Amino acid sequence: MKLKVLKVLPVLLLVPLLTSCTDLTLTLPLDCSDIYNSDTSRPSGVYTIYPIGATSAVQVHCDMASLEGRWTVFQRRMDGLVNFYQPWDHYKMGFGNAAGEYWLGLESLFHLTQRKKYELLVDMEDFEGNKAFARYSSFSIDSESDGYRLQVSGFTDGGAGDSLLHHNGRKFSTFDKDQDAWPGNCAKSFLGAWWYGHCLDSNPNGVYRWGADATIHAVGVEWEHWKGNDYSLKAISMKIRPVQ
Ligand SMILES: [Ca+2]
Repeated sequence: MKLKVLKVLPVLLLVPLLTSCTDLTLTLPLDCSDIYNSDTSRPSGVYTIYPIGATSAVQVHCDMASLEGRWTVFQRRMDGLVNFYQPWDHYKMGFGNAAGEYWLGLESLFHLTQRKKYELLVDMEDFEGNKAFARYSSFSIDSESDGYRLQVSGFTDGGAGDSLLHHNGRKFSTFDKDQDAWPGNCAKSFLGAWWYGHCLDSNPNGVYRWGADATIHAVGVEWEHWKGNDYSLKAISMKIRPVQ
């Protein structure tokens, strides 16, 4: 009688254990689209995602409203409370606060865009209450060994114009890592961090300076084809979602 129980028991115990482990790995959300798909009533807000696997938990703002939602926000400016003039390591690993201004991190972004095919939405707002967006049907970045090079295409105009395709194929640069195509240092000259060429059509990680200001040329949070080089936006956010 005792022997029979011992033979059956390990199997009964193991089966649910193995199933739940597998389920756990499969259900860890990679991005905000996974979070939405697990419960379509979830509102916009801060959620935890796992871009590089089970030990890579990171907080992120999910936009569940714009253009049918499911967007994972990887860059957000809204009030000037976070300093975006940060060195390479910070842009690699991320900084700021998911409930406010932040940069998700190039390493997370690289892993996300390796796992799925993504589109990109850039939402922006000026200090007069006007809103516009630029949308790109394909977005990914290469690995750190290739400078987190930008791969973007398929522009659709939401009133903002295109200020990103100019940066396609460029490596990411910070003030302490010049990978731009200019003899000088774009990040130092324009006080940001970006996929600079020589040098920019957009500078979303520039200095937050509350609207029109030409005192120092093109150092603000700018999107040239909407508000020009000397207008620093009130808000801008860059977000990705899987292409269906
Ligand atoms: Ca340079």
